[in-house]
Amino acid sequence: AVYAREMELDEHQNQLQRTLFASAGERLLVIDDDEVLRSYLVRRLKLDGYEVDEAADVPSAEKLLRERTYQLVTLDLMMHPESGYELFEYLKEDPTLKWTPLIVLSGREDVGDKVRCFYLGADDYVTKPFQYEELHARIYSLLKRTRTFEQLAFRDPLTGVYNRRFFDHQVQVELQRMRRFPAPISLVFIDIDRFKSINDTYGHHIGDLVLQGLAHLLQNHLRSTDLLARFGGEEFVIVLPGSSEADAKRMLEAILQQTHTGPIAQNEGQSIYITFSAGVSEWRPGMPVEEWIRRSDHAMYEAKQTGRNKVVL
Ligand code: GH3
Ligand code: MG
Ligand code: MG
Ligand code: MG
Repeated sequence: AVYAREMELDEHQNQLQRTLFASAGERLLVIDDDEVLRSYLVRRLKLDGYEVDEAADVPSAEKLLRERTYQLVTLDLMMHPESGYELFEYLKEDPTLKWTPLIVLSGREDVGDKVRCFYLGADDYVTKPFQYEELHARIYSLLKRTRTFEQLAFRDPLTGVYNRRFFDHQVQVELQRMRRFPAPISLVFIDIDRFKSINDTYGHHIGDLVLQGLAHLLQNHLRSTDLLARFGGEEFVIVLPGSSEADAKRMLEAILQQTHTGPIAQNEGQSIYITFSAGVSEWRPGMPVEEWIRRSDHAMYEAKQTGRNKVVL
């Protein structure tokens, strides 16, 4: 996206961010019962590079919102038989949807509607007829602000991957999705081996480079639907939707193999190698998130106790 280019980050961060943003995509949902306007808007937005889905009524919009994540929604207020207000309330009641940027498109100039929409949580209100260029500029601006917000709230500044706060939120979203579309889903807990000695030998700055290097290595091996987060100091977690625990173990072993063949960072021309220990567990229906994390953490602990540098189920 255009605004991703505007982000000023140092080269390494930049590289990490590009990987992350490339997988983020930008999917918008246009909800409007006016077929002509909807098709026009969808076509223009697609020409501007967005992925766009459309819905003509409230029930089909709700279905789409349950199935995938949207970076922004435009909502027509005047629809039949259910008005846009009903979807509005649905959006705002769902903790996983309520932060989705929302632009109301309305044929009504009425100040009462405008005020009500903003108090209900709309981010913008555009009256019909509108100029596409203006709507696009508003979408651009709102997405940019959302990205900045997400960057500050949900990313780890050192490595660029998601932070614990985002992980805690998103893991619930992933499980909700799994309940609707049953498929295996696995969680991996990773802890760098003898990391303290890296800091003690080379200093904290090199320790930081190692953390960035590992985040980069992990991210490069993941699919766009996988979720990587820095859980704590030198601990990372990965949620792998669609992967059984055997799949996840195989994949982590392949990554671990890479730490044996290539350095994770450089210190004055000297190559620095690390290994890690990882624990994997697959979610079972009915299992609380806390237990799922605990199982992976225990498996990781077992890897530590039985020699490190391995992946344990
Ligand atoms: P083990 O194989 O048992 O995991 O040993 P370890 O040395 O990796 O484990 P320990 O938990 O004792 O040490 C973790 C170290 O990670 C301690 C802490 O100073 C360091 N650390 C945590 N966060 C950061 C960070 O952001 N940057 C750097 N450079 N070091 C960090
Ligand atoms: Mg309408
Ligand atoms: Mg640790
Ligand atoms: Mg450690």
